[in-house]
Amino acid sequence: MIRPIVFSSLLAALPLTMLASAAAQADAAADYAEHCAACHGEDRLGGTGPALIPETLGRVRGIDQVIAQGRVSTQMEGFSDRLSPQAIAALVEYVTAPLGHRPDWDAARIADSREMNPDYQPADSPVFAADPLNITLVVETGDHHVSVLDGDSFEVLDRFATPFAVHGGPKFSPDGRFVYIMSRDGWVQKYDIWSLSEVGRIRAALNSRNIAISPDGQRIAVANYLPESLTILDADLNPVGLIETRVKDRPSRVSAVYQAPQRHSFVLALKDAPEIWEVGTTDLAIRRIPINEPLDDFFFSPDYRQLIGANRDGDKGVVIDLDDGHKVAELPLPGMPHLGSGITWQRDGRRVMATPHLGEGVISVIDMQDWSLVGQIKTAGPGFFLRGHASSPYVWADVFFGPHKDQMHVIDKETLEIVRTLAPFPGRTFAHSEFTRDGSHVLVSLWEDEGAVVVYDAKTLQEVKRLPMRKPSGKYNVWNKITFEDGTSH
Ligand code: DHE
Repeated sequence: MIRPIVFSSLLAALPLTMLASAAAQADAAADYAEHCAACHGEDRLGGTGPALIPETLGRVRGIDQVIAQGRVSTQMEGFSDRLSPQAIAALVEYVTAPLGHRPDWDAARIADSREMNPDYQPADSPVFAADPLNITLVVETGDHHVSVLDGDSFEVLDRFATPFAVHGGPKFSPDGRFVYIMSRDGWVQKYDIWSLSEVGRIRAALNSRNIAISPDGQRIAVANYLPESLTILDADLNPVGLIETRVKDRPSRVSAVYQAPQRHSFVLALKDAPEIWEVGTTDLAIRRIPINEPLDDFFFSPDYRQLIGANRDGDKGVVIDLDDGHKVAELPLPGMPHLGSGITWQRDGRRVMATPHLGEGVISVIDMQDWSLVGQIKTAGPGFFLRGHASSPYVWADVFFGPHKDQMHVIDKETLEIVRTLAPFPGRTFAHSEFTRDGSHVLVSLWEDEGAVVVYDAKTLQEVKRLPMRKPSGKYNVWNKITFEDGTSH
């Protein structure tokens, strides 16, 4: 049974000065009701279209253009023939203003949102000849689709629509057959790789961060900003728990949830409270670990006993022992380390981890035995994602931000030196890499609307194939994910 969320009070309404004028507000509200509500919901919380609230729209550029021209390959039509530029500007203000109250998304509404695909027929075995454990999924954020790639031939086996704005890594069932995909709008979609078919979807919250899966594949945890909570689903997308994340009577957003398989728990990073929460995957019992300041963006030792998190100022990493809850070490890591993108490997017989920094062109390499800083690799600019593979001597590191966003560094794991910089598309974002199951090839995204996935030979570093894709972002190989390969995100 789900325990319903109890909201103690509604937030005070925001002042009207948020809008250009009272008149413009009235017009925008009327325009919204006439043109937008049918798809995006009278309450702006979404319907067939995404939610139009700042939590979701904060990351969307050119909202006025979208209202005027529509979005290609979606049901969003353009309104420039019906709305003046001033009316569109007022509408942009209207949909990006905070709601003024905390919207309700309780257990009953979660359960009601569950939609199972009536055409889904589970196959007895994969409906394709390719190795099902060497499938790689490509998230295409340009038109909200996922492509299913054969990891040997790089043929696209299927391409299916996802909910709006998928974020974070999809999570695979332990046998690699099913995958769960989450959107920032709070939808969790289940897809059967063997059958190449969507199984169903459910809206776990109104604004979510990421998901984690239990080691037996029976529980999926969804980290939420709105409402501040953790939703627990079973493998058939039935809601089985809803945990309010409140500390001292104040709600805290959940920045992220991580699966800790050996501990049979989910570990939660709380955005607004100095605590780490650990939730049992079976009994959903909550253990609260007090810390000195809120920590975000966790990376774990391979046995999941220790976690390293970044503080809010983005200038240090703090290591916490999850068994006794004590601080083990503190590392000076200025420039916003992005620990969630960390990877590990063995170097001179010692396990090291590497993390890019979002604020400066540096990758820090840390010894995971004594948590000392082994070195810092200077890059052409701040990067977002790293990838490696046990069979490869290299780490692939993008330069996501700044003038050199078109570069991908290939770094030697032993010398920590950049051995090659690939930049096949000058001036365009070239980011996020993923190895195939055996580590023989690396896939990189040309992260643009008319983009591509470029396949490289992992040894020669030569391009072997280019697949056109719509703004491909993350790529996820089934085998690397279900075996918790050191060189990939978990
Ligand atoms: Fe992400 C993963 C947080 C912005 C694309 N991102 C993650 C994860 C977290 C996170 C906690 C790990 C979740 C998981 O895989 O289970 N991301 C954040 C932020 O806090 C941040 C900086 C701001 C925000 O508002 O969320 C942020 N992320 C972005 C983007 O702007 C990116 C580039 C584009 C987008 O789609 O929003 C982006 N994040 C990604 C991707 C992953 C990801 C592709 C999965 C990486 C992987 O290889 O596993």
